[in-house]
Amino acid sequence: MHPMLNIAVRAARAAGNLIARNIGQQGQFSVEEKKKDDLVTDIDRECERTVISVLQRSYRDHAFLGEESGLTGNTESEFQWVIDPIDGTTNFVQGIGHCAVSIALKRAGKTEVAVVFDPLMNEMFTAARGEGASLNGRRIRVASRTALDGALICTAFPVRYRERMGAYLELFSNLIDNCADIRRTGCASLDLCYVACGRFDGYLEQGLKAWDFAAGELIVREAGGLVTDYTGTPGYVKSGNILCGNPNVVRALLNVCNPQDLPAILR
Ligand code: 2AM
Ligand code: CA
Repeated sequence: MHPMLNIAVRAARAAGNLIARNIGQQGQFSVEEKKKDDLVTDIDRECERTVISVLQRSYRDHAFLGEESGLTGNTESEFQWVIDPIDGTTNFVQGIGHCAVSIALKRAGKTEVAVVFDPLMNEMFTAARGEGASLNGRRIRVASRTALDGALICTAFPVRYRERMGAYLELFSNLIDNCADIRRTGCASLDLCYVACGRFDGYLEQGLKAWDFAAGELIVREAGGLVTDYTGTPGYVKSGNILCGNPNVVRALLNVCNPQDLPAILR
């Protein structure tokens, strides 16, 4: 295994143990609202400290971009670790066992290694650029479905961008008319990994932050998937409007994104 991936896996397991020990223990951890409907717990912060301290033991000159602590370490470094200590905090707070630790390493802006760890399923998704993607050490690939007919698609409501809801619901309606069914899980990093291993045929969400998708995006691409924004370009890196699947499914998903509604969704 890529040595940096090895360290990332170790960091993800350490934080994952904290998640597994604390989930379902409501009342034992503090819950705050960072913004309306955007939660953080002291376990998020403890997981982030744990991840950074494991990484820093091996890479003391690197930069760290964590959801909870922002940019720290050597901010001049070309190496930057992008960390979501608990992706799916709302699930975690509610005692719903679907959340993950997400860690990606970028070098000069390019993602080199990625880890998404689901501690409750004990599933470790990994990828290294040019070396493929794995689940618990076994190679994974995106599903081979060639159209939306029969497809299971994952998406999420734009609850943080309520002004987009009308346009999104139009899209949702087109989507449900054309695929087998839809899931909404509350954990973007695992949504991407589930596309990577073929559990979902496709996935689309809006307004994600870098730490939500940095790792999952490489895992999808290394599993043979395509990741774009709602117009078929790599604009998601900035906008966080992400759409993915195998190339055929991506083409089909882009077709249900009505260009008339796009301005409202992409605002
Ligand atoms: P989180 O649990 O780390 O906050 C659910 O659709 C996804 O949206 C989760 O991955 C969740 O990550 C993410 N999310 C929650 N609040 C967000 C925000 N303010 N901006 C972008 N993504 C967010
Ligand atoms: Ca988080």
